[in-house]
Amino acid sequence: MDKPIWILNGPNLNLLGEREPEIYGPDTLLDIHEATKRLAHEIGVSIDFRQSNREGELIEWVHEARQAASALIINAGGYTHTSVSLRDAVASLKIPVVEVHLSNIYAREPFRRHSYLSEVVHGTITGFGAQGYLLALKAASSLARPVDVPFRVAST
Ligand code: CA2
Repeated sequence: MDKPIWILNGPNLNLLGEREPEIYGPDTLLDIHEATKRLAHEIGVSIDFRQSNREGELIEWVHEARQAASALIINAGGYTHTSVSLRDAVASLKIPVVEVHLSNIYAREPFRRHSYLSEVVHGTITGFGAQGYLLALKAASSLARPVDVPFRVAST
């Protein structure tokens, strides 16, 4: 059986749905977890969905993902903009990594417009709300299992 796709969530994402729905949308992290589980089942992958408010714990999970995951999806929350250590951990991975943000970080305050992770991931999905996790899951599963990529350019 394939290894699961790990989905890591950083600080304050456990508060989703409680405040600032105009920025992050109405869904709770549990709603997002349920939606990603449903999609994972449909496309035939398994997921391991986690959240932590602690930088060290997120870094340890990234280290574990090196062996345990087939791909990683990460919304590092505020650590996106501050953590060189989390970036170094992510850069050590050989599996595909997709960065996801609910809000469009490039359309917000200047301090959110730089991500330490973006340069060391395969790609970033930002600004699509909870839907972004589903897009990230499709991207990560395609990257983890390239033979399953659904769209091929016809060679005629
Ligand atoms: O847009 C995203 O997904 C973010 O990663 C969310 C982070 C923010 O620091 C990043 O710049 C962008 C914030 C996580 C959620 O914070 C909340 C705080 C209070 C109530 C609800 C959510």
